[in-house]
Amino acid sequence: MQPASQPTVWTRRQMLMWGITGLGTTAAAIAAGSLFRRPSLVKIPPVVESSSAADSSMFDPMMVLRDFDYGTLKQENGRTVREFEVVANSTPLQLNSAISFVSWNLNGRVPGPTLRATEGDRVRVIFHNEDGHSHSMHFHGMHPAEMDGVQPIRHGKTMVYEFDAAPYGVHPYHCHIAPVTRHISKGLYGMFIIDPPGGRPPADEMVMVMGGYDLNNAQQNELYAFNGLPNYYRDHPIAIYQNQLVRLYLLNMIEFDPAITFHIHANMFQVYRTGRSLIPSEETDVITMGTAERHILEFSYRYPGQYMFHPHQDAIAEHGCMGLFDVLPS
Ligand SMILES: [Cu+2]
Repeated sequence: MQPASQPTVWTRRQMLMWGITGLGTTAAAIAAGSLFRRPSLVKIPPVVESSSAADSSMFDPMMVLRDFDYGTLKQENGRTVREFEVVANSTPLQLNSAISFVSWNLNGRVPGPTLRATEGDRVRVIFHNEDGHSHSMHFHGMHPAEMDGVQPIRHGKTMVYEFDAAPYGVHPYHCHIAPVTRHISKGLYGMFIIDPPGGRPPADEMVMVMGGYDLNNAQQNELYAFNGLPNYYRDHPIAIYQNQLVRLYLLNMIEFDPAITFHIHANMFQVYRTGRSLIPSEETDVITMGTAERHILEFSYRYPGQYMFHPHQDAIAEHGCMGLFDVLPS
Protein backbone atom coordinates (compact mmCIF):
# COMPACT_ATOMS: atom_id res chain seq x y z
CA MET A 1 0.00 0.00 0.00
CA GLN A 2 1.35 3.39 -0.90
CA PRO A 3 -0.09 6.87 -1.23
CA ALA A 4 -1.13 7.46 -4.82
CA SER A 5 -1.34 11.22 -4.51
CA GLN A 6 -0.75 14.10 -2.17
CA PRO A 7 -3.65 15.90 -0.52
CA THR A 8 -5.29 18.01 -3.18
CA VAL A 9 -7.79 20.82 -2.99
CA TRP A 10 -10.31 21.78 -5.60
CA THR A 11 -13.94 22.50 -6.07
CA ARG A 12 -16.19 20.89 -8.64
CA ARG A 13 -17.16 24.28 -9.99
CA GLN A 14 -13.50 25.15 -10.54
CA MET A 15 -13.07 21.91 -12.44
CA LEU A 16 -16.12 22.64 -14.55
CA MET A 17 -14.97 26.20 -15.17
CA TRP A 18 -11.63 24.99 -16.46
CA GLY A 19 -13.07 22.07 -18.36
CA ILE A 20 -11.26 19.46 -16.30
CA THR A 21 -13.98 17.01 -16.99
CA GLY A 22 -14.10 13.48 -18.17
CA LEU A 23 -10.87 12.75 -16.32
CA GLY A 24 -10.68 10.27 -13.49
CA THR A 25 -10.74 11.84 -10.07
CA THR A 26 -7.07 11.36 -9.42
CA ALA A 27 -6.05 12.84 -12.76
CA ALA A 28 -8.50 15.69 -12.30
CA ALA A 29 -7.19 16.28 -8.79
CA ILE A 30 -3.63 16.47 -10.03
CA ALA A 31 -4.64 18.77 -12.89
CA ALA A 32 -6.71 20.96 -10.59
CA GLY A 33 -3.97 21.02 -7.99
CA SER A 34 -1.50 22.36 -10.49
CA LEU A 35 -3.94 25.00 -11.70
CA PHE A 36 -5.17 26.33 -8.38
CA ARG A 37 -2.63 27.49 -5.83
CA ARG A 38 -4.98 29.67 -3.86
CA PRO A 39 -6.67 28.23 -0.79
CA SER A 40 -9.78 26.31 -1.62
CA LEU A 41 -12.71 25.01 0.29
CA VAL A 42 -12.47 21.26 0.06
CA LYS A 43 -9.53 19.10 1.08
CA ILE A 44 -9.36 15.49 -0.05
CA PRO A 45 -7.08 13.20 1.96
CA PRO A 46 -4.39 11.29 0.03
CA VAL A 47 -5.98 8.39 -1.79
CA VAL A 48 -4.42 5.07 -0.94
CA GLU A 49 -4.62 2.64 -3.82
CA SER A 50 -4.57 -0.99 -2.79
CA SER A 51 -1.69 -2.93 -4.28
CA SER A 52 -3.98 -5.91 -4.94
CA ALA A 53 -6.33 -3.83 -7.08
CA ALA A 54 -3.46 -2.03 -8.79
CA ASP A 55 -1.82 -5.33 -9.73
CA SER A 56 -4.87 -6.88 -11.30
CA SER A 57 -7.11 -5.84 -14.14
CA MET A 58 -9.90 -5.15 -11.64
CA PHE A 59 -11.17 -1.71 -10.82
CA ASP A 60 -10.35 -0.18 -7.43
CA PRO A 61 -13.42 0.80 -5.35
CA MET A 62 -11.34 3.56 -3.74
CA MET A 63 -11.06 5.15 -7.20
CA VAL A 64 -14.75 4.53 -7.94
CA LEU A 65 -15.66 6.42 -4.76
CA ARG A 66 -14.83 9.95 -5.93
CA ASP A 67 -14.77 9.38 -9.69
CA PHE A 68 -17.28 11.52 -11.60
CA ASP A 69 -17.57 11.21 -15.38
CA TYR A 70 -18.59 14.62 -16.76
CA GLY A 71 -18.35 13.36 -20.33
CA THR A 72 -16.86 15.24 -23.24
CA LEU A 73 -18.18 18.77 -23.37
CA LYS A 74 -19.43 20.04 -26.74
CA GLN A 75 -21.28 23.14 -27.87
CA GLU A 76 -23.95 22.39 -30.46
CA ASN A 77 -26.45 25.04 -31.59
CA GLY A 78 -25.78 27.15 -28.52
CA ARG A 79 -26.34 24.27 -26.12
CA THR A 80 -24.03 22.31 -23.89
CA VAL A 81 -23.88 18.66 -24.89
CA ARG A 82 -22.22 16.10 -22.67
CA GLU A 83 -21.18 13.03 -24.58
CA PHE A 84 -20.45 9.81 -22.70
CA GLU A 85 -19.14 6.48 -23.93
CA VAL A 86 -20.23 3.33 -22.17
CA VAL A 87 -19.19 -0.21 -23.11
CA ALA A 88 -20.90 -3.36 -21.81
CA ASN A 89 -18.84 -6.50 -21.40
CA SER A 90 -18.26 -9.55 -19.18
CA THR A 91 -15.28 -9.82 -16.85
CA PRO A 92 -14.49 -11.92 -13.77
CA LEU A 93 -14.53 -10.17 -10.40
CA GLN A 94 -12.60 -11.61 -7.47
CA LEU A 95 -15.26 -11.02 -4.80
CA ASN A 96 -13.13 -12.47 -2.00
CA SER A 97 -10.19 -14.82 -1.68
CA ALA A 98 -12.34 -17.82 -2.65
CA ILE A 99 -14.98 -16.53 -5.06
CA SER A 100 -14.53 -15.38 -8.63
CA PHE A 101 -17.77 -14.17 -10.24
CA VAL A 102 -18.40 -13.43 -13.90
CA SER A 103 -19.83 -9.91 -13.86
CA TRP A 104 -21.68 -8.18 -16.68
CA ASN A 105 -20.45 -4.64 -16.39
CA LEU A 106 -20.14 -1.18 -17.89
CA ASN A 107 -16.68 0.26 -18.63
CA GLY A 108 -15.07 -2.63 -16.74
CA ARG A 109 -16.47 -1.75 -13.33
CA VAL A 110 -19.36 -2.43 -10.96
CA PRO A 111 -21.09 -0.05 -10.55
CA GLY A 112 -20.68 1.48 -14.01
CA PRO A 113 -19.35 5.05 -14.40
CA THR A 114 -20.98 7.80 -12.34
CA LEU A 115 -22.29 10.01 -15.13
CA ARG A 116 -22.75 13.63 -14.18
CA ALA A 117 -24.42 16.57 -15.89
CA THR A 118 -26.18 19.81 -14.98
CA GLU A 119 -29.93 20.20 -15.33
CA GLY A 120 -30.73 21.38 -18.85
CA ASP A 121 -27.60 19.94 -20.49
CA ARG A 122 -28.14 17.77 -23.52
CA VAL A 123 -26.88 14.30 -22.61
CA ARG A 124 -25.66 11.86 -25.26
CA VAL A 125 -24.71 8.37 -24.14
CA ILE A 126 -23.04 6.26 -26.80
CA PHE A 127 -23.61 2.69 -25.65
CA HIS A 128 -21.63 -0.15 -27.25
CA ASN A 129 -22.54 -3.70 -26.34
CA GLU A 130 -19.48 -5.92 -26.61
CA ASP A 131 -20.97 -8.59 -24.36
CA GLY A 132 -22.43 -11.83 -25.70
CA HIS A 133 -25.88 -11.12 -24.24
CA SER A 134 -28.23 -8.33 -25.27
CA HIS A 135 -28.31 -5.36 -22.89
CA SER A 136 -29.60 -1.79 -22.66
CA MET A 137 -29.28 1.37 -20.60
CA HIS A 138 -32.49 2.52 -18.96
CA PHE A 139 -32.18 5.87 -17.18
CA HIS A 140 -34.43 7.17 -14.43
CA GLY A 141 -35.42 10.82 -14.81
CA MET A 142 -37.50 12.34 -17.61
CA HIS A 143 -37.04 11.57 -21.32
CA PRO A 144 -38.99 10.53 -24.44
CA ALA A 145 -40.25 6.93 -24.77
CA GLU A 146 -37.76 6.05 -27.51
CA MET A 147 -34.91 6.93 -25.12
CA ASP A 148 -36.25 4.79 -22.29
CA GLY A 149 -33.74 2.00 -22.84
CA VAL A 150 -36.01 -1.02 -22.73
CA GLN A 151 -35.14 -2.30 -26.24
CA PRO A 152 -32.37 -4.91 -26.38
CA ILE A 153 -29.09 -3.84 -27.96
CA ARG A 154 -27.49 -6.97 -29.35
CA HIS A 155 -23.86 -8.06 -29.22
CA GLY A 156 -21.68 -5.78 -31.32
CA LYS A 157 -24.37 -3.09 -31.72
CA THR A 158 -24.35 0.56 -30.65
CA MET A 159 -27.24 2.66 -29.39
CA VAL A 160 -27.13 6.41 -28.81
CA TYR A 161 -29.36 7.57 -25.97
CA GLU A 162 -29.91 11.32 -26.11
CA PHE A 163 -32.13 13.51 -23.94
CA ASP A 164 -32.19 16.65 -21.82
CA ALA A 165 -30.89 16.17 -18.28
CA ALA A 166 -33.93 16.56 -16.00
CA PRO A 167 -34.88 16.85 -13.29
CA TYR A 168 -31.89 17.59 -11.06
CA GLY A 169 -31.29 14.88 -8.51
CA VAL A 170 -29.70 11.47 -8.13
CA HIS A 171 -30.87 8.86 -10.61
CA PRO A 172 -29.97 5.25 -11.25
CA TYR A 173 -29.40 3.73 -14.65
CA HIS A 174 -29.46 0.03 -15.33
CA CYS A 175 -29.93 -2.63 -17.97
CA HIS A 176 -33.61 -3.35 -18.55
CA ILE A 177 -33.46 -6.65 -20.41
CA ALA A 178 -35.37 -9.61 -18.95
CA PRO A 179 -34.80 -11.13 -16.54
CA VAL A 180 -33.94 -7.71 -15.15
CA THR A 181 -33.10 -9.16 -11.73
CA ARG A 182 -30.31 -11.17 -13.33
CA HIS A 183 -28.97 -8.36 -15.54
CA ILE A 184 -28.85 -6.00 -12.57
CA SER A 185 -27.41 -8.46 -10.07
CA LYS A 186 -24.69 -9.36 -12.56
CA GLY A 187 -23.54 -5.73 -12.34
CA LEU A 188 -25.24 -3.63 -15.04
CA TYR A 189 -26.12 -0.49 -13.10
CA GLY A 190 -24.72 2.85 -12.06
CA MET A 191 -25.51 6.37 -10.93
CA PHE A 192 -26.52 9.40 -12.98
CA ILE A 193 -26.18 12.67 -11.07
CA ILE A 194 -27.92 15.77 -12.40
CA ASP A 195 -26.71 18.85 -10.58
CA PRO A 196 -29.06 21.75 -9.94
CA PRO A 197 -28.24 24.76 -12.15
CA GLY A 198 -26.54 26.63 -9.29
CA GLY A 199 -24.70 23.57 -7.99
CA ARG A 200 -24.43 22.63 -4.33
CA PRO A 201 -22.10 24.03 -1.66
CA PRO A 202 -18.52 22.68 -1.60
CA ALA A 203 -18.11 19.29 0.10
CA ASP A 204 -16.04 16.13 -0.07
CA GLU A 205 -18.33 14.34 -2.52
CA MET A 206 -18.47 10.57 -2.86
CA VAL A 207 -20.63 7.88 -4.42
CA MET A 208 -21.70 4.58 -2.92
CA VAL A 209 -23.83 2.11 -4.81
CA MET A 210 -25.02 -0.93 -2.88
CA GLY A 211 -25.24 -4.16 -4.86
CA GLY A 212 -25.92 -7.83 -4.20
CA TYR A 213 -24.44 -10.97 -5.76
CA ASP A 214 -26.61 -14.02 -6.46
CA LEU A 215 -23.77 -16.49 -6.89
CA ASN A 216 -25.80 -19.58 -7.81
CA ASN A 217 -28.70 -17.97 -9.71
CA ALA A 218 -31.13 -18.94 -6.92
CA GLN A 219 -32.90 -15.56 -6.66
CA GLN A 220 -31.17 -14.58 -3.46
CA ASN A 221 -27.91 -12.86 -2.63
CA GLU A 222 -24.98 -14.55 -0.96
CA LEU A 223 -22.71 -11.49 -0.99
CA TYR A 224 -23.23 -7.73 -0.88
CA ALA A 225 -20.98 -4.78 -1.59
CA PHE A 226 -20.52 -1.04 -1.59
CA ASN A 227 -19.08 -0.13 -5.02
CA GLY A 228 -18.58 -3.63 -6.32
CA LEU A 229 -16.26 -5.51 -3.99
CA PRO A 230 -17.48 -7.01 -0.68
CA ASN A 231 -15.90 -5.56 2.48
CA TYR A 232 -13.55 -3.33 0.47
CA TYR A 233 -14.05 -0.23 2.63
CA ARG A 234 -13.90 -2.36 5.78
CA ASP A 235 -10.41 -3.44 4.74
CA HIS A 236 -9.51 -0.04 3.19
CA PRO A 237 -11.19 2.65 5.35
CA ILE A 238 -12.25 5.84 3.59
CA ALA A 239 -10.18 8.77 4.84
CA ILE A 240 -12.14 11.96 5.43
CA TYR A 241 -11.32 15.09 7.40
CA GLN A 242 -12.79 16.02 10.76
CA ASN A 243 -15.36 18.86 10.62
CA GLN A 244 -15.49 18.85 6.82
CA LEU A 245 -18.81 18.33 5.08
CA VAL A 246 -19.16 14.97 3.32
CA ARG A 247 -21.79 14.70 0.60
CA LEU A 248 -22.61 11.06 0.02
CA TYR A 249 -24.59 10.11 -3.08
CA LEU A 250 -26.11 6.78 -2.07
CA LEU A 251 -28.01 4.30 -4.27
CA ASN A 252 -29.50 0.91 -3.47
CA MET A 253 -29.32 -1.48 -6.45
CA ILE A 254 -29.70 -4.69 -4.44
CA GLU A 255 -32.13 -7.12 -6.09
CA PHE A 256 -34.16 -9.80 -4.25
CA ASP A 257 -34.05 -8.07 -0.83
CA PRO A 258 -37.09 -5.79 -0.77
CA ALA A 259 -35.45 -3.00 1.23
CA ILE A 260 -32.08 -2.11 2.68
CA THR A 261 -31.20 0.25 5.48
CA PHE A 262 -28.08 2.42 5.71
CA HIS A 263 -26.59 3.53 8.99
CA ILE A 264 -23.51 5.50 10.04
CA HIS A 265 -21.98 5.24 13.49
CA ALA A 266 -21.61 7.99 16.07
CA ASN A 267 -23.23 10.67 13.92
CA MET A 268 -26.39 11.91 12.23
CA PHE A 269 -26.90 12.84 8.57
CA GLN A 270 -29.12 15.24 6.66
CA VAL A 271 -31.32 13.57 4.03
CA TYR A 272 -32.03 15.03 0.59
CA ARG A 273 -34.55 12.54 -0.78
CA THR A 274 -33.70 11.48 -4.35
CA GLY A 275 -31.42 14.54 -4.38
CA ARG A 276 -34.53 16.50 -5.42
CA SER A 277 -34.16 19.36 -2.98
CA LEU A 278 -31.58 21.86 -1.84
CA ILE A 279 -33.00 21.74 1.67
CA PRO A 280 -32.79 18.57 3.76
CA SER A 281 -36.06 16.96 4.73
CA GLU A 282 -34.85 14.98 7.69
CA GLU A 283 -32.01 14.26 10.10
CA THR A 284 -31.42 10.68 11.19
CA ASP A 285 -28.75 8.00 11.46
CA VAL A 286 -30.52 5.16 9.65
CA ILE A 287 -32.57 5.31 6.46
CA THR A 288 -34.56 2.64 4.62
CA MET A 289 -34.31 2.34 0.85
CA GLY A 290 -36.17 0.08 -1.58
CA THR A 291 -34.42 -1.12 -4.73
CA ALA A 292 -33.45 1.87 -6.93
CA GLU A 293 -34.10 4.37 -4.16
CA ARG A 294 -31.33 6.89 -3.69
CA HIS A 295 -30.57 9.94 -1.61
CA ILE A 296 -27.95 12.54 -0.85
CA LEU A 297 -26.74 12.26 2.75
CA GLU A 298 -24.65 15.04 4.30
CA PHE A 299 -22.66 14.86 7.50
CA SER A 300 -19.36 15.79 9.11
CA TYR A 301 -17.55 14.08 11.95
CA ARG A 302 -16.76 16.03 15.09
CA TYR A 303 -14.16 13.60 16.48
CA PRO A 304 -11.24 11.81 14.77
CA GLY A 305 -11.23 8.02 14.69
CA GLN A 306 -12.74 5.13 12.79
CA TYR A 307 -16.49 4.75 12.38
CA MET A 308 -18.46 1.96 10.73
CA PHE A 309 -21.18 2.40 8.11
CA HIS A 310 -23.42 -0.46 7.00
CA PRO A 311 -27.02 -1.59 6.51
CA HIS A 312 -28.60 -2.18 9.90
CA GLN A 313 -29.78 -5.56 8.66
CA ASP A 314 -26.70 -7.03 10.21
CA ALA A 315 -26.80 -10.25 8.17
CA ILE A 316 -26.31 -8.11 5.04
CA ALA A 317 -23.52 -6.15 6.71
CA GLU A 318 -21.87 -9.44 7.67
CA HIS A 319 -21.99 -10.61 4.06
CA GLY A 320 -20.01 -7.77 2.54
CA CYS A 321 -21.85 -4.45 3.02
CA MET A 322 -19.51 -3.10 5.67
CA GLY A 323 -17.23 -0.09 5.59
CA LEU A 324 -15.30 2.37 7.73
CA PHE A 325 -14.71 6.08 7.68
CA ASP A 326 -11.27 7.02 8.97
CA VAL A 327 -11.72 10.56 10.28
CA LEU A 328 -8.42 12.43 10.22
CA PRO A 329 -7.75 15.47 12.42
CA SER A 330 -8.34 18.66 10.44
CU1 LIG B 1 -28.49 -6.65 -19.63
